[in-house]
Amino acid sequence: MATYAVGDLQGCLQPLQCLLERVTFDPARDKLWLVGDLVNRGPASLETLRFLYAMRDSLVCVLGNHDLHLIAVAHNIERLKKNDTLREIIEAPDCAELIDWLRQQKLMHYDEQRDIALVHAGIAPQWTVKKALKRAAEVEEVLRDDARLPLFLDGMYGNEPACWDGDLHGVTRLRVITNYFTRMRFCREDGTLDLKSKEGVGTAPAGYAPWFSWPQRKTRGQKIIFGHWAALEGKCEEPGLFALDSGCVWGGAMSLMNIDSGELYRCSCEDLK
Ligand SMILES: [Mn+2]
Repeated sequence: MATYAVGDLQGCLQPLQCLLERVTFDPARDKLWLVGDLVNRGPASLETLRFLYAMRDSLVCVLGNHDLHLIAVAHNIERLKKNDTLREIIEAPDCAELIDWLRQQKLMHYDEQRDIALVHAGIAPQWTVKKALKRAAEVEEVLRDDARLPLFLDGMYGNEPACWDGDLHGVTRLRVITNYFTRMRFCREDGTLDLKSKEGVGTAPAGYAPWFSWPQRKTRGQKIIFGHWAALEGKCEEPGLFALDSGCVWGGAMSLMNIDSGELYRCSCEDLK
């Protein structure tokens, strides 16, 4: 039995299948961890979602910003944006089944035995693993709750407030938690987010730095697998941190890692032409 983690798929099914073949992945025996952003921008979002759903018992999946956006569109809370490639999912006969499955997924997974966390964007520097799991659970609970879901989906968009505060409540609180787990790249020492910059580590606005680089980060020393930040090109110098988004959908590659051996495999859409 082997356990692998794969970076942002964003509807790129062929590179995923190529990587799974390369490691002779067997859903009956092996596990696949997904960093989220399963869909959107890429060519085959519906097929990708169906492929994953069919092997759901072999997956550990955390949600990304694009997955949450899909849930909001499917629930008629938000409209499709110009660059979204999600319409085929919305119009599919099995849409409800696929969306219900997405709603069961987490914002953070933590493997106690390995002491490894899996998140889409990152973990707020001011949170320990234990705190982060509690915060993630607040959102996960609402995602599964039919009565509370619409209010959350409607209120989750937006960049403010930019910093966590334990006194936040209601949808505002859930929005800030969601922004840390699914959209964070740069933040200030106190955790204040900048959600506009999307380029590489060298492009931080004054006073800001990559979330993982702050010396007092409470998860320092623990292993974290994350995606979301394509401009890192799969590179992160921090010990124990694994940046798996290598920008497949943007002409880069998809990265798959054997979690226990650290072995890394890459495949790009270009390789398959
Ligand atoms: Mn993302």
